[in-house]
Amino acid sequence: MMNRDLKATADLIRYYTLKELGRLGYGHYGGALSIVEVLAVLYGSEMKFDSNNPESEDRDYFILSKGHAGPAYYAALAVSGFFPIDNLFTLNDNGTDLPSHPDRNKIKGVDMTTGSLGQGISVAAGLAYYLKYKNMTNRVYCIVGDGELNEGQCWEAFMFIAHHNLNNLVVIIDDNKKQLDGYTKDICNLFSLEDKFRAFGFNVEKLNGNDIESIKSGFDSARKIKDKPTSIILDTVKGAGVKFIEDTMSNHHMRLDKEATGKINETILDLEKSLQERGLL
Ligand SMILES: Cc1ncc(C[n+]2csc(CCOP(=O)(O)OP(=O)(O)O)c2C)c(N)n1
Ligand SMILES: [Mg+2]
Repeated sequence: MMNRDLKATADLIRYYTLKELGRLGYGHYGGALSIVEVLAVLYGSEMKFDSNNPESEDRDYFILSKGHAGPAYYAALAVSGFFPIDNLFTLNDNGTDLPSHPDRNKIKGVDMTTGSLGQGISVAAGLAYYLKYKNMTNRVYCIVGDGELNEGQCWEAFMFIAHHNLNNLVVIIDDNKKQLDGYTKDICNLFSLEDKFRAFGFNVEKLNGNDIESIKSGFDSARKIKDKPTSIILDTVKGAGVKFIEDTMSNHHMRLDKEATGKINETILDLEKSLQERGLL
């Protein structure tokens, strides 16, 4: 397990996510930015991994079930040393190892190819079941979107996870309240996620999902509770950390015009300056 400066890690992940997408001028900004802090905690302190040996037997596993947030995941992997930072600037190019959605056959460090919503959590459940069955101590972490929860497949996976007490798996919900084309409550209301997960047999931690200390406390609790699996519900902001994107209603997939490019570049420059001042760039 690493113990990096988590605020610095989050700033670097946000910075490179914006740079990657900025080069293209389009992409899934909102859902990539909302998971920056949880990625920083996962890769900066929570998960066991060796970026020089990504397939090491004792590593923890990570599955980004909401695969469209790939660019933030790639930034977290690059910042953690899985591949050179420069590779980030091949995102979506022909022949790249970094397609918009992560592909396990292309990058070491990606444990599951995702993008078709609902599937990642099912694989995470199967993986955790296997590890438990084999008495292995590796842990599994899976990020699921709130809109993704409209897929019935997720709930089948949650029943399975609770039934088998897969306490080696942490289900992380990125509850940014929005999906592709509107608010989740208006499209297919989830009502109380806390109540639902409790009823399914989970320990539930509802946290400020863009706050590093809160996220850490959720993972600490998940490690301590043995008689149930844990679901961490992250109360996040879609587009977190870039005011212009937070304030844009339709921020799921953005194609930047001149104004948007200018506004986002302001955040990039602010981050760049602050990272340089700390000697991190
Ligand atoms: C099975 C499936 N149906 C539809 C899509 C298209 N799609 C991509 S992202 C998305 C919305 C997901 O919302 P949410 O999980 O809340 O993501 P976030 O807000 O984190 O971006 C949809 C419908 C898909 N990728 N997979
Ligand atoms: Mg969402």
